[in-house]
Amino acid sequence: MSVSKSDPKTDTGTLGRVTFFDGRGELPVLEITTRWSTAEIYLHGAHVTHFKKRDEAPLLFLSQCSRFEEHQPIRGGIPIVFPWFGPREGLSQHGFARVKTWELKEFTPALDGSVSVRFRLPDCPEASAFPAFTADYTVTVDECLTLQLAVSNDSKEEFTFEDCLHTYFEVGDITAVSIHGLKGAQYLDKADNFARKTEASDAIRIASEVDRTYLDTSGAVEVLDPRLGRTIRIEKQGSASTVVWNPWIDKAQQMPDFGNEEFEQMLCIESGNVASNAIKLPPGSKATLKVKLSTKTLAG
Ligand code: TA6
Repeated sequence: MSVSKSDPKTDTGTLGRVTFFDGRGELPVLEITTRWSTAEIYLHGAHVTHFKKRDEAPLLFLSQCSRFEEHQPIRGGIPIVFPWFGPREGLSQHGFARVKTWELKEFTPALDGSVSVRFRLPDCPEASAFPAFTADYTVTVDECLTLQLAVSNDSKEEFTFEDCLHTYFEVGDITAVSIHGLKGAQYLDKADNFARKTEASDAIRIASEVDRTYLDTSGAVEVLDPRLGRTIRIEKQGSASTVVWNPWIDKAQQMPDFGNEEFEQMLCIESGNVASNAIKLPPGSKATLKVKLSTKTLAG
């Protein structure tokens, strides 16, 4: 495997480029440059912290207050939530995948100009509580950002798990965005003691804390952002759940790794399989969660 050390900004060829260096907190990071976009992925959590198309605002929100430390999740970007979502008694929230240093298995600058990078979750003591499994994460960077989390059950028993790509999007003004594609879906409202509700709106607006798990939702979701002049489109396969989260004022103040006002510029639309959509994977089977993120400029 060869890794370029040259300056990607001087690259004028059509092949994408991967540069490897020590990032924040001296954690190793990959910088990917293609003719359409740039991206950054930390080995810590196989965490995509940045994706930006040329001449466009960054797609992903990253907190100014994020920690970049081993054993601590990064606040923003795309944390990988696996093998459980939310709290679990005596264990840390959202599983251990987001705080492990993933192994870089391969990277492929393809002839079409895209770059794909594959990571594998290393064996770790926490994994021994589960049937033997392999978790691979492939990130493809081109005009879009495509993420694939593939989990194989290598054991002789069923493997039940939750997964979620807890994606933080950057928005111009949270009160101005609308979320489309969830009308009619049932959701668990965590901000209202997990009450089960039905989504009535095809243009969901955020004006207070929102923390909802939409069940049985496999269709695309779009975020219209008039301030940044773009629509974000989230397409997915192998995902039955969609989580929508904004902490709003009080929760923002309670999070040590999140700025008090940062809730105004972020919105999580998370794709995965959680709660009653948890995956029950038979022995020898593989489940792949695939999410494609793209943007288009709003007319006018
Ligand atoms: O996905 C929404 C959520 O589960 C919220 O309840 C919220 O607390 C958030 O994730 C962030 O969790 P974290 O463990 O990263 O602070």
